[in-house]
Amino acid sequence: MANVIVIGAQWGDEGKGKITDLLSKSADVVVRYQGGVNAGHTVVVDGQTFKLHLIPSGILYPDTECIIGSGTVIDPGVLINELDQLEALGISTKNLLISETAHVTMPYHRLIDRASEERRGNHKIGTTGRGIGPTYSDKSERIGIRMVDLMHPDVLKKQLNWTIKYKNVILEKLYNLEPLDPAPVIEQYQEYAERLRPHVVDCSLKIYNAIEQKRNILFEGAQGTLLDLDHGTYPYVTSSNPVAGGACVGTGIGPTMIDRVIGVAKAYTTRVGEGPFPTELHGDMGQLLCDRGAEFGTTTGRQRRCGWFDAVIGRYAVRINGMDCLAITKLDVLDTLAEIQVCVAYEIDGERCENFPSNARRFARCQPIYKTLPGWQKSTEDCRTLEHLPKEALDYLKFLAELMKVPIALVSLGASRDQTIIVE
Ligand code: 2SA
Ligand code: MG
Repeated sequence: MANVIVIGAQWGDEGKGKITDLLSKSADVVVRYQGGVNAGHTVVVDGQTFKLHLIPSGILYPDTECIIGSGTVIDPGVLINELDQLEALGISTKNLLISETAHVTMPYHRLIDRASEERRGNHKIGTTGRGIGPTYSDKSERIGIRMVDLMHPDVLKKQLNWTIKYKNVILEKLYNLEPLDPAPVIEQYQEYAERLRPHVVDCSLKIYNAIEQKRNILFEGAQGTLLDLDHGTYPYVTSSNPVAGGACVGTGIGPTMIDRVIGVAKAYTTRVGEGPFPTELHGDMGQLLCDRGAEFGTTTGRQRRCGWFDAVIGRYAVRINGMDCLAITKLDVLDTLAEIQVCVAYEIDGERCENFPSNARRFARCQPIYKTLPGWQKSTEDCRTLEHLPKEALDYLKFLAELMKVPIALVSLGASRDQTIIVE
């Protein structure tokens, strides 16, 4: 297993949760390196379903160390709620470590996220409203509050008094909102600090030591390649770097320490939030994919937009992430279809284009060029080897691998752990 990064090859929700859960079994350490409580995956323990946003699902294995790295942003109230849920189920959280240098989401971040979306009107991003963008903005502006600041009550008090005064100008003058009273915020975050204190450490050093000891590290990306702040469909992106390169920056380890990058893609495409989506299906077919794939956001419950597989963004994700192999999820969602389309290239202003255009305006004008493949119209849910798959399903997978020039290492055919084909 060695040191592996798992990333989303599309716009998030590719089923990374299931893949990381499978890989966590052989991992000693599972690390989150970006994003915050905008991410979400559902975990089922003893028939009880609950949602995790920040804590890696590796926490369900008693000996696995789980790390929330410096590139993440932490909403302590939500994190504590997750800790409480896990502990109520008898799951120990003593193996959770939180980076001292991760930034903290504050009440004003959530207020500004929502107010700024409203102000954008038709140009809104479609954020999750969890304060993610404003927390990262403060980090860039160098006025952010980090976990280490939270650990020092006097520092926190001084910083929050100053920052809330500044943010109140924005809240009142720009957004016509009530100003915040610093005192209750300071008190609440000091309480949060005491609860989280035992978990807060220098995570870069922890990871480095674990690598030296030849322990297996799994870096778990949240969201996906096309939502990357630098390499995604800007401005309709999140404010962090979900791509594989983000794992080094977001944890404080060097690129030579990474052994493998696994990409996860759905057998079709989804996107939640605004922004261009060339293969989006608006009619009955889109609805069918949404219904069969249960395509609703884990965090906000929003219905996801659905469309055909896009091999242009697939090839882009292979390149941007240096992907070694691919996991294809939700192939079973296509089981009932007579025909399946795959976008093999784009047409932009009358010209054929094989590569993802980094120019957002050009991307918005892309028209998909499709190749139509026959469906299999049989259930694949119980297939456990490639040989068990209907011929058309196998051909479909081979076609995707050929288009993206990357081997498929795993195929997922349902939510449960055993509904998986591991390709030898
Ligand atoms: P934000 O809140 O600033 O990160 O939003 C910016 C864009 O990033 C998208 N985004 C996501 N897209 C897919 N899945 C995400 N996680 C949740 C899930 C989303 C949910 O697991 O389903 O429940 O709605 C996620 N997080 C951020 C977002 O839609 C914006 O397009
Ligand atoms: Mg998700």
